[in-house]
Amino acid sequence: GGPVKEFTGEEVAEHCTRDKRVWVTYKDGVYDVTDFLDMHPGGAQRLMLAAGGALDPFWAMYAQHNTDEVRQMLEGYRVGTLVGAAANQQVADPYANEPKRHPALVVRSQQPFNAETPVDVLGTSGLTPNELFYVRNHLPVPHVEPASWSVRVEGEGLKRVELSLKDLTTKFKKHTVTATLQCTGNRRDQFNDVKKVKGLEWGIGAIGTAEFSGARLSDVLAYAGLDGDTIDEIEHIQFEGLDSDISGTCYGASIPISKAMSRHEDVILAYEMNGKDLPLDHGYPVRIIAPGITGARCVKWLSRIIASKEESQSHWQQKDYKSFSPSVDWDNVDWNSAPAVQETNVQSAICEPRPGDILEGSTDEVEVRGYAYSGGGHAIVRVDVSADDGETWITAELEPVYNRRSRNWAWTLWHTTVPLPEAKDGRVKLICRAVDANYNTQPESPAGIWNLRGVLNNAWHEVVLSIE
Ligand code: MTE
Ligand code: MO
Repeated sequence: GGPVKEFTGEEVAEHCTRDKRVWVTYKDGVYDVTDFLDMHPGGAQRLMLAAGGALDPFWAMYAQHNTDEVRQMLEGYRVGTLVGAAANQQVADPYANEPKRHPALVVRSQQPFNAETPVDVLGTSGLTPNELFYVRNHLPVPHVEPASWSVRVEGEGLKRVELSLKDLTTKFKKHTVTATLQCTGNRRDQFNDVKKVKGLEWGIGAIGTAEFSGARLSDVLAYAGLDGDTIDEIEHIQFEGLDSDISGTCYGASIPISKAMSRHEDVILAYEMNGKDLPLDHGYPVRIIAPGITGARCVKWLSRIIASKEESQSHWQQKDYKSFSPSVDWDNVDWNSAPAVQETNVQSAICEPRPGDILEGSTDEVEVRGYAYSGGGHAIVRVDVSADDGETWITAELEPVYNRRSRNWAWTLWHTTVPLPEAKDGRVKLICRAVDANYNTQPESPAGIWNLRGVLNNAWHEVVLSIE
């Protein structure tokens, strides 16, 4: 090739619109990605965030880019070499604060870290051990100094207060609640059989239950002066986390004021999980636990609480964790047309036996166990299991982990023995479905509840066994 063209950071920075061509740099390479913009899998807008500057910090945060394939493709757009000060800039590793993790976690993505609880633990432990509790991180784990950590409470009708960890543990009564957390995407993998969805391929393990302790949110809000007289102006309590993306935007979510204010709703600023300090992956030092509400609203690494007329405007409240008709797809979705998921639907799954398990031909019955859970504090009142495609059902024995009248925040484990019908083609299919206290139950198939983001899958859970 000809002589290598050299560009300074200032020259690259001029190429920041489609009109002037869009240039980006990676290490010492300069690339004209104008023609790639509309092919970027995350959308042109995302790539435009780096226009006229370096891709390096973005790739450091979103590790899916750092493959031979993507790097080679980028080389195809090379226009020259970066020189001067910009070429020597080091990118700080945003993942420098990640904790050590238990090797038995079922990893779905490394950076950011996402992993399921192993299934054999799910079906047998009422409380999920901290180190095996599923992890759902959208961003790198933030660095937090517990001694200087504080949460700021503010908003309409409140006096602004700043509470340290010591304040939380000494000024407020410690309240313990046993609660199930479930990711809105739990069991998303089954939707892909209907039609591909965007999101992590969660199996049945994006759920777990722990005993959380902390200060009641209602006590903290009262301390900041929120009372019955000011409450009319406030509809939502917003939360912000310390984890943030490259633009400095932090994770955020909100819950309705009615959930936040009532003592009976048990929302807490949790600093303990199963009697130990909250682990780093689960929001150390303090996170929100809003029992009965989907995991996404239980903000980790809590930094701010804001009383407001408005919902959280965060991406995760407004443009994610919502469900739509199966006819809505990425080209015609109107995110404002659907409410943010709060309480979740009734759910259950078979944890034992496992798909593909082999039974001897002479076996005439099988032990089945699993979990069932419903959002909003609704108890599980029945779990049915079928081995003949739903023609007949056996009612399982329930093992509720924690029961209080009208406040069933935790899952119910269940087990039963199922007589096996004759195997068809050497296979037997087990199905389970749960019924909650409102007599809501699970739909038979995922097709009718398919949604582009793959949330809230609660179709009958199936496990197919082989018979030899
Ligand atoms: N809070 C912050 N700050 N950052 C996050 O990425 N993920 C949310 C929620 N709170 C998240 C967060 C989602 S989607 C879920 S399902 C739960 O945390 C997961 O909690 P866990 O990792 O403790 O299981
Ligand atoms: Mo989630």
